Amino acid sequence: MNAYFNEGWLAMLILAPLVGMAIVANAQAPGKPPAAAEGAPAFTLPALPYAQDALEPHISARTLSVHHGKHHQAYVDNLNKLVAGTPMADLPLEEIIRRTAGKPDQTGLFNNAAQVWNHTFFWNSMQPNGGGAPTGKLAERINASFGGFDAFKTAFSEAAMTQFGSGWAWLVQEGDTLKIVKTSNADTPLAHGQTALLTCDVWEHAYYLDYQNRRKDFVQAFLDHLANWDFAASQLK
Ligand code: MN3
Repeated sequence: MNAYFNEGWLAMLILAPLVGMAIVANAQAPGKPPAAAEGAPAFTLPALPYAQDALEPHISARTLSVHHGKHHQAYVDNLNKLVAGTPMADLPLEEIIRRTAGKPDQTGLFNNAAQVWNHTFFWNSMQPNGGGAPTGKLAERINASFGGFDAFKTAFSEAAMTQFGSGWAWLVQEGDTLKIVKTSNADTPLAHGQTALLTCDVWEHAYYLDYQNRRKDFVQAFLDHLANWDFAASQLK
């Protein structure tokens, strides 16, 4: 064996696997997605914007584990089952909500899509060491719409307390004014042409492990220690 022959063999040994890989990659290429992408769900559970224990002691890691990991995940899973193989699978979540709102034959789809959206919005409506008061343009709008931040807090708490059964309390923008609204079950401001700014989930699963029947204490903790006013301000139009 001369030196050239040896080098040639060496080159083939190195190149052969690379050539093989290129052939495999090419076989999948034109217009045919890998099998994993074909069966991929249309929607995935967004990660929490903070650690699971970051809102303690106001909301426990145990509550967030169940609320985000089980309830929110279940809405995502149900939504994926309902849109699988339909044109809805290619639509943005907001569009599915708008198209199915108020349609009696689409209730299941609306409920799960809206609950996926509402929960993601709720996680963003909170932050560790939140609460306090908004500033800037949002503070001005709140003062103009409610006569001051304390009046806003009283009205928001009242809405959250008087939402009978499961639902949500919201600060929304409608045109130039801000309003407090409460929605039942999965209903959402998106379905009513309003821009959501901040929300508090008042389904019992949101607070029962930590507060049992004391919804008022949960809402108070939300306003005093968790509300993310920077996020709310970022949603203003
Ligand atoms: Mn919930």
